[in-house]
Amino acid sequence: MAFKNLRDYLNTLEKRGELSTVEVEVNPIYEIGHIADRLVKSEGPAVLFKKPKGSKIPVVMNLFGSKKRTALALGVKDLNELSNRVENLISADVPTNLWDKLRNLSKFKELSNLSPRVVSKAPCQEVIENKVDLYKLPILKTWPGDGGRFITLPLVFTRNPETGKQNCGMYRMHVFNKNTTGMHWHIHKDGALHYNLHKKRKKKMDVCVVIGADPAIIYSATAPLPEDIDEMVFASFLRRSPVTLTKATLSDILIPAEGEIVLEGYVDPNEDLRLEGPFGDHTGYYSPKDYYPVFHVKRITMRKKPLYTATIVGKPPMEDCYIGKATERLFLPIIKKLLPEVVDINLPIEGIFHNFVFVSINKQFPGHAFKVINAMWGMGMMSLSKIIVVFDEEVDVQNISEVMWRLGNNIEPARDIIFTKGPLDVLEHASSIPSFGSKMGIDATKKWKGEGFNRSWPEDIRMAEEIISLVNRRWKEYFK
Ligand SMILES: Cc1cc2nc3c(=O)[nH]c(=O)nc-3n(C[C@H](O)[C@H](O)[C@H](O)COP(=O)(O)O)c2cc1C
Ligand SMILES: [Mn+2]
Repeated sequence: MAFKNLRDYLNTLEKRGELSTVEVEVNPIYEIGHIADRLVKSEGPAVLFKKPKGSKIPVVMNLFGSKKRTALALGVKDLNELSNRVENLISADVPTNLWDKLRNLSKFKELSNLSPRVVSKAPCQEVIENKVDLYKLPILKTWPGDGGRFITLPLVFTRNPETGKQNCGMYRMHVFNKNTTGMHWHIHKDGALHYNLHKKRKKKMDVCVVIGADPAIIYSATAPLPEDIDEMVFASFLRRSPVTLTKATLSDILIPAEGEIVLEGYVDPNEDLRLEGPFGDHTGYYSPKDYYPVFHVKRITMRKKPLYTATIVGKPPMEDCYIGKATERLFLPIIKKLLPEVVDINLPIEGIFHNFVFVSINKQFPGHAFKVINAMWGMGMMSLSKIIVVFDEEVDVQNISEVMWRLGNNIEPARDIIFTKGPLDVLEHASSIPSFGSKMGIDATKKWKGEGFNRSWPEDIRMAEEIISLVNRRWKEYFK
């Protein structure tokens, strides 16, 4: 069942005992973020702060703060069901890849009614505020070393001037004053691509930022989709029902009609970049000050009684870790389509998604692990991953204890590790050069003769089946 909007999701959370309400006044400077941090660390509920100090607008946090809640947000019982949904879609009807299907919705029976609908009257435009003052919003400051207050869960809508296609990405925004913010789209992201295309044409760029929407829409802004796949189509697929959009009031950008708050404005590529940050980031470290474009807010539209959504990032586990787990499950079948030998993938949350990738494969030929490692370094955002480790198919890569045990036992470092160079995540801080450096691939599979291994590989220790059944049978007898 799709959630119509954020409120609908909150009602469901409340019914399930997954929403707490804080009635007393709390400060968006540090206090709210720290409460949310404690809640997410204890797999606690989502939380509605009714009285943020200095604003009339309530704050909602921790919407995705556990695997269970993230599954609910995305309309499934368990995150693994997401893999099944994508797999069914890829194999159903005419077998083709997911991207072609989402590009050509109308051609495919199972998707033809998922095109976003455009409506003219929208709740997100009930109130129109021309005197822009961002400080009326309960914008958080989350960590002591932060350079200011940041909008942490924004849905940033832009349009590709060449193709006319829209993009929606989540890029945090540093509030500079009452009507400007930073726009922290990393160089690898679609927002930055649209910026560069506008810069080439010396054109101002319309930007709309939506804060608060149904959870499938919020999630989709974080999904690493190819640039020409519209996040709102993907959200419609997740919701099993089309998203409703409406035209912004100052541009032709289409935004979620059921959104809470909309910042309408522009980014001017002819204008100088401005120092943004520092910001306590999802790596668990502060990302340093850096130069980013400035977003000018010209108008704010909103519901009559809007809600403000936010997140806190920092040392894992945080909410974005569970968002990332949904991505891992959704993208597994897509990776398998290209690399059928892949059995499972784990991007452990401690690796904050770009540091570690653990993959199990059905090994079929010498050097197979390196084939998979090299292929993954060539795939979308996976290309930013720093360390990839490949295991045999029987290894449960979700079990970190097993991963460590196999990894330590199965490698001869000089033989089984390769280094290469490539792009790195902008948040990577150990490389000598920003966003570029070395990567490590480790083959932790059993080594074969064809790989120059002439000793015999030992067997895993396992008890014989008949002894296991015997002991099962007699267990009660032993310990009366
Ligand atoms: C809470 C949260 C904050 C994020 N902040 C940023 C950010 O500031 N800059 C950025 O480039 N990506 C950020 N991301 C990751 C992007 O949202 C993600 O890469 C997404 O795919 C970008 O959309 P795009 O592929 O359309 O560019 C963030 C993700 C989450 C979950
Ligand atoms: Mn995109």
